[in-house]
Amino acid sequence: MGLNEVASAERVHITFFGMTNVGKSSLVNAVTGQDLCVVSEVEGTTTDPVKKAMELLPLGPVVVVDTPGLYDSTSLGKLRMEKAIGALDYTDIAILVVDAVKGLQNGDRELISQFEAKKIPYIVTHNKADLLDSVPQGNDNNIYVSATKKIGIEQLKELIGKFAKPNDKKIVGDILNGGDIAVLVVPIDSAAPKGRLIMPQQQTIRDILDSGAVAVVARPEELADTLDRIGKPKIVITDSQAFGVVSKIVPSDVMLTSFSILFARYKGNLPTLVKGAAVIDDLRDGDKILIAEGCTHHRQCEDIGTVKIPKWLNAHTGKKLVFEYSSGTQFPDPSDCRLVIHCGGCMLNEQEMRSRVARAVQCGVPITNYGVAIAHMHGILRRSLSPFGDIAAILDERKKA
Ligand SMILES: Nc1nc2c(ncn2[C@@H]2O[C@H](COP(=O)(O)OP(=O)(O)OP(=O)(O)O)[C@@H](O)[C@H]2O)c(=O)[nH]1
Ligand SMILES: [Mg+2]
Repeated sequence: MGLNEVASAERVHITFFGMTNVGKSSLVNAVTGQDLCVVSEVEGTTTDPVKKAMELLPLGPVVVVDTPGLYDSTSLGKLRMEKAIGALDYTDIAILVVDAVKGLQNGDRELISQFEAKKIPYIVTHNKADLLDSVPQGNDNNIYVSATKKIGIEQLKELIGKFAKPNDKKIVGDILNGGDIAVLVVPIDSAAPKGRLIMPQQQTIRDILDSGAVAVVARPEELADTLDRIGKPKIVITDSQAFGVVSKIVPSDVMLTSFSILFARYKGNLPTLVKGAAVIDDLRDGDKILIAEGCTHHRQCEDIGTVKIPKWLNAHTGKKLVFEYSSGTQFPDPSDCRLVIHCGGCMLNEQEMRSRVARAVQCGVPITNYGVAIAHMHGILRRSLSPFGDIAAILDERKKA
């Protein structure tokens, strides 16, 4: 992925649903201004969801998805319904395309009830309005358009724009003010990818700039000298692996946290992961630990997961632990494990990471992540959570429990 691309997981997904032949593919082409999708008068032209990442004004980076049309009540129709329902899992805004002449069908009503059950905002788009005697006035979630005669396309885009909740979640910007300095500590060792920073580092820098604060990036070796020269920053954000050295250099009245803790908070999992780390102190001989990675190709993660974390855990606990490893799209059943330690999950979208956390929780198995576990073992978890008061309070509850 290039530096100037937005991760697919971060884009608003706009999916076009509807019965066969209503003009979904034509409408996707009209909205995107590109001939992305095959259009024909044959029913069932589109057989699998077609996704396209693009800039869509006034929204910005989006993924537009065309889906197979539904037939009423045939068995093939059922299969197509399942494919369309599958697309709901990643849909942020649904465009229900109906034939303006025929009006809403049973399949459309079925889809609407699915949107409502899943709380997905939707717009009913009456296409082929050119075949009506006159084009009716729409309202907040009904619009009349013609894909082929290009009627109402700009209005549809504006309506989509209104429906898209702006993603106003911040990685760290919510605790920074304009002019604050944030220092990022990035080890450049053999494990760092050649010639670039990794996604979480790039995203954090961008988030800092968005808040009007200043980002200073240094390797651990240059950190002490950098702090001498720039004075006290508001916060230092380090790669978790460097927590040990970095925590000794950063003055105790400067906030210190890690990329991995920031991203767990961003993805909404931090409280669970903090609770999970407490188990590290109760581990016994023979306990099985699942170390799970979201990606298969990133050497830095491999090295930290299969070498450093086991070594630190053995040293910290003094116990004989059994390690099991998984990576990529597979996440084994963790029920016979005492603890799951997951990577930061930068390659997994929010939904997927959340579902892994939920699976561990459902089996009653505590789960934590690399950064939280490392901070815990270095005795600096409380300090690295201190920028986020509400979450640090969990440590006190954890003690009482
Ligand atoms: N008159 C008119 N015809 C349209 C309009 N939009 C699409 N069509 C025609 O409707 C037919 C079906 O269009 P598609 O875009 O393939 O429809 P679809 O919903 O993607 O169909 P499936 O993929 O088979 O579900 C084609 O012959 C289009 O030219 C429109 O706004 N007005
Ligand atoms: Mg189609």
